[in-house]
Amino acid sequence: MSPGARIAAFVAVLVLVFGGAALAGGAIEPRGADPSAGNDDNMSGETHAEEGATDTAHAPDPVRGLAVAADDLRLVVDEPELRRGRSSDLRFRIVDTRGETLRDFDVTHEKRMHLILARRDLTGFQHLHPTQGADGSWSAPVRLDDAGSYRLFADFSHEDTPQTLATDLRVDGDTDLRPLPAPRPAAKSDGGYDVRVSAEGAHPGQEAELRFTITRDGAPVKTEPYLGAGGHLVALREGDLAFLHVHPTEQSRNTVGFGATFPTEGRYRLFLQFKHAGRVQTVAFTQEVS
Ligand SMILES: [Cu+2]
Repeated sequence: MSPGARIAAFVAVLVLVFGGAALAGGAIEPRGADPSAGNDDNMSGETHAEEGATDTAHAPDPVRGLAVAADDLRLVVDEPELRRGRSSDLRFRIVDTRGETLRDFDVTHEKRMHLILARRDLTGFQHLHPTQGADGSWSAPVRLDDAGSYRLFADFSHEDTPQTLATDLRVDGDTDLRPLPAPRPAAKSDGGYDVRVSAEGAHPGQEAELRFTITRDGAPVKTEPYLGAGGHLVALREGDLAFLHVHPTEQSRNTVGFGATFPTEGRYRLFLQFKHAGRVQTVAFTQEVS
């Protein structure tokens, strides 16, 4: 390397180091400067309704589920490769920095662990409640009928801190990936209920009000309590499957409402689940945010 090239390379390294430090400083500084800001990540979904109403400047992080580890906790799946079309015991655990399996979880939405599965093309949604073994690990019988790469979300709360950690599962075989369906205001649940969605304020960074109106054969359907609310909603972003913070807001007649903050423009898939006549229904919508 010539002396000139050497100096250029050295300068480039300096730029990288200091540029990176400046970026990191910029990202970290606001938190250090405002002690209350650091608590935002710790704000549980349950307290959001009360605290968020009086302190809208410090809303909880609307995006979760992009990391396999956060806040000294890590999601570990025993066997991330599944056989297609076979029911098998999916076992996973949450471990701390010493590798110890966590045993204590808070109850949120009536359960201590919520397991969400979705293929990368946002098909194959499943919402399961695994059982905990004496060693703290979680397991659930899982069957995936289509090959591909799946996202596994472990949604839980530990020491009053809500967490959504995620990792990938694989099902080997020919994969028939499907494009995301175009946005439509109406869809049918897997059990034949008609659901209409209305989204008010679905703009980046704002809290949108999502309302779902449910009918069956034209007659209004009032949902039964499911996981402590009139319904349960999971919202995932197309592209990276970011898992949005969503909370129930209202239930009136045959309508259930949720507050959700879409962090960016783009398309999202909404998975609504509700209970009626003792059965859980699932229905999905594409939501465009611009
Ligand atoms: Cu759940």
